[in-house]
Amino acid sequence: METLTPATTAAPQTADFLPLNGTDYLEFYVGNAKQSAYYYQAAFGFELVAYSGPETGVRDRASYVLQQNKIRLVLTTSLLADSDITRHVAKHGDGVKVMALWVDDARKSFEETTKRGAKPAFEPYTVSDEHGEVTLAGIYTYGETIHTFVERSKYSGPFLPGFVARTSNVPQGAPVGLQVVDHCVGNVGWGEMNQWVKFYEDVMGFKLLITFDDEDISTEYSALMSKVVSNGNGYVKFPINEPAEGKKKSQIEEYLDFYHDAGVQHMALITHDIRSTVTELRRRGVEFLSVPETYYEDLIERVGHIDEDIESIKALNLLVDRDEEGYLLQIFTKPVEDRPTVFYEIIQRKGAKSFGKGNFKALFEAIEREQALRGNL
Ligand code: TYF
Ligand code: FE
Repeated sequence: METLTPATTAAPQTADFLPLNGTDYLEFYVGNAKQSAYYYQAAFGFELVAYSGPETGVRDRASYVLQQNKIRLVLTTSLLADSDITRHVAKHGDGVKVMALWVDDARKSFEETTKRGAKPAFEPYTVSDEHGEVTLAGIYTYGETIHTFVERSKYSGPFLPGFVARTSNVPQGAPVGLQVVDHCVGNVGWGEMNQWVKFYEDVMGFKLLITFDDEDISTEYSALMSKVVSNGNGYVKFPINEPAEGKKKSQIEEYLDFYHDAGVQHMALITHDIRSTVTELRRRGVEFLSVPETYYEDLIERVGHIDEDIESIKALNLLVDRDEEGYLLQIFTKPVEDRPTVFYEIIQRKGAKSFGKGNFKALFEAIEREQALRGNL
């Protein structure tokens, strides 16, 4: 059963020891950053804003910084035969290495979390250039993934010291209306969900928001359990999934088999107009999961009145769900690489703060159809 954790009204609010302003950037380690950067520009409408590599004096890697409104992606590749980046890519395929969090005080963020048990990824350090200074510090989360704390209040450059401004070289890749990161989902190993929820609670001061058990989300075949944690202001939300026993292989198990570790499964990106965003993404060749026609037969019965006409929702194969506070529209891409690992969710919230539980069955069946095509069900 879905359990919503009641807001605590009686207990006095204790000061947030890890105030977060939001997601600063998501960094991928990839096999070929130049080509990935082209894909995210041409297909997803990101703009190239900064670069670091041999031309800027960096000898071991190249990084492209892409931005669309408040979403920043960094694509990094290694120039060496063997490095942490090449090993990450060899093991996981292209994947998310860093979920960077924007903070006012990176040293304090590092101290508060490491004293509560976070495993350090790198000690705080300050870097500067003609645009000012930035302080960075890093801690590990699940798998090889890290959270980097980014303190940039004294910085006005295009990204970080060491990066130079670069503009887009893909004229056909205009923005598609993606605005901000809504949530980033982690897949963790069998039985490991609760320990990661506890990590976000104890080490990062997050609160448990929602629990989905296997009855909410088991289809005929696969199964999973999920808990959503949120920071104090709700700007940063991390659902954590673990596989559950089902008739056949769980979609989470398929991810773990190909990522060979816990890691980021999907990133949900907010749009204020999902119909125009998805129309444009489809036109550019982004592939989405699809639900059968029957999904739309009882849609209005299930969600009540929505502002959009059902025909346009159906034509784009969008999913709709309602909670106590409003409704949401969402759709999921197929994996964006050959391994069935990382994908995106495009989401428009019209009041709803939930995650689309009413769509889980249709969505997970759509995922399982793809799993079967890959021979992994
Ligand atoms: O983030 C969520 O909770 C929703 C639903 O493997 C979801 O987007 C949950 C698990 C999953 C795919 C989507
Ligand atoms: Fe999601």
